[in-house]
Amino acid sequence: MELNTIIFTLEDDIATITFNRPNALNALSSELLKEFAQALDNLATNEAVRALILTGSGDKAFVAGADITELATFDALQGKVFAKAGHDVLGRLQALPFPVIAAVNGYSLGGGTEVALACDFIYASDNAMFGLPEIKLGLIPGFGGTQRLPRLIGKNMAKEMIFTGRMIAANEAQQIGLVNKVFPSESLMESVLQTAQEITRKGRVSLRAAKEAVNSGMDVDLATGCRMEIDAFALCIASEDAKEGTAAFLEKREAKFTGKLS
Ligand code: CO8
Repeated sequence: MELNTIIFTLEDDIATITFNRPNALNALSSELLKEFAQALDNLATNEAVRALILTGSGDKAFVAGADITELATFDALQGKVFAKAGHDVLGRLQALPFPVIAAVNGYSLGGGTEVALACDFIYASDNAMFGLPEIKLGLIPGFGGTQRLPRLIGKNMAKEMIFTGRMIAANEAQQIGLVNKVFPSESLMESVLQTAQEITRKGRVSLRAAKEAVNSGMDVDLATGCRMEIDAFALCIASEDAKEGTAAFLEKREAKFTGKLS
């Protein structure tokens, strides 16, 4: 598949998708959303992939939001189709059966922050700026920002960001729990890669179960979430990875996980 707006790479078992419209600060156009959706579909069934990193082309932006030149032409129906396409692709991103890290390397605005919010966690460069500025365009976030942001940083913090449309710097984003860690620009990708490698050395079955337990558990009451965890734990303990992990501990050696689902 020819890609015009994203770059896909796979090194060992870690995939990277780079949003690549540098002249528009990597803004999300309809074409980009289509290519991103297709890439995620391919990844979801690619057994060779154990983690995904998302980042932006250049050193100025991760993604500066949805493409405003396109937005400006939309009527209500086109707006709904575009918002739905964004929700679909971010739903697929969130549901990938392996960890996804956002490496936010500059402006992360509107749809850009919404993409990052659908990842498992965010690392940022020290020049990153986060915001949901849609209110300044007479809009509201349309790719999940009103839903995922309050779940991550709390209702009132999220409302302040959404109502003012203000940008916050990486350090403040870290203080409020939007970003896990901040790095100098030049070492961001290396640090993200190191964490991705640390994660991919763990068992595939347990990583998958942990991600699903956390994600599904956030949408239900505590008792239901705890029941989900019990079932997921039982599946893990029956796996070859768990037999290997516990045996390796007892034999005082490194575990060699195979990721087999039995
Ligand atoms: N869309 C299209 N083009 C963009 C965008 C964008 N979101 N952001 C930047 N660009 C373009 C600029 O127009 C400019 O193009 P050109 O060189 O041809 O004039 C180029 O990128 C460089 O940008 P600037 O010259 O503006 O660079 P600055 O360093 O001066 O400013 C900013 C950088 C602060 C990031 C500034 O570009 C900016 O404010 N961008 C817009 C940010 C924004 O408002 N984002 C939210 C968009 S709305 C959204 O994301 C909604 C998501 C849900 C949609 C639901 C659909 C219905």
